[in-house]
Amino acid sequence: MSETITIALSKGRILQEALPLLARAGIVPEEDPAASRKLVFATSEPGVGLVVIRAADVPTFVENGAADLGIAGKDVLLEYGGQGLYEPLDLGIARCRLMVAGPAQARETWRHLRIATKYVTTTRRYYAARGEQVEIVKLYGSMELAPLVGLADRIVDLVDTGNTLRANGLQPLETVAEISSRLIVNKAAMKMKHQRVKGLIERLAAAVGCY
Ligand code: PRT
Ligand code: MG
Repeated sequence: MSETITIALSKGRILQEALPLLARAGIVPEEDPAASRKLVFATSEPGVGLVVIRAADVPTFVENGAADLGIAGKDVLLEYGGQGLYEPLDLGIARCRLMVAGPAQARETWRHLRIATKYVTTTRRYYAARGEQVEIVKLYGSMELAPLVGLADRIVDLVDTGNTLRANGLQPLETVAEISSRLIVNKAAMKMKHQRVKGLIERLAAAVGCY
């Protein structure tokens, strides 16, 4: 079969936890992506390649067919939205929670709560569903700083051990969503390369099962 398949994933913790999973499914990159500056990798599986990109770019690559499959955090997928992707498999890796957090001693305020986050869409949806009016401050990182400097009352960010929150005098308040990484699939690829894609989904599903 000359059909090729490209799998998109991101460096960092997703790559770290995805590589053993891919290996159990028989897909091993020709060299270690974590130690390379290359962005494209051939694998042990003929016709299957990896591209290593920014986490938030994975859904864009897959929806537009630049990659057939992808591995992305549910946080990224919630924020990306859109109906343009299949999400057939919870890989159970890179687990954490998307949470509301704030100072241990919350200040009273008459105005709407101000929330700092990079998850603007998800945060807006969360508070809208609760009928709470909030003001959202979009940041690209270091959300934990915002309450300390008076930029926001609370933050919405990923929490794993809670160490980052504690180190900045914040505590977890509410869970917005349980997060793990998902396998996503381009809709056209699911049709046009059905046998190949289905085979890969099944092998990854088996690899997750024996985790
Ligand atoms: O780094 P870059 O800007 O390229 O992208 P990124 O920051 O989105 O990538 P990366 O590798 O940091 O995270 C990729 C994905 O890993 C996220 O989209 C999540 O789905 C998943 N993940 C799982 C996490 C965490 N756990 C996590 N703890 N991503 C980030 N964190 C951060 C969190 O933002 C906070 O700063 O770790 C800190 C909290 O950790 P604790 O243990 O101190 O609570
Ligand atoms: Mg990061």
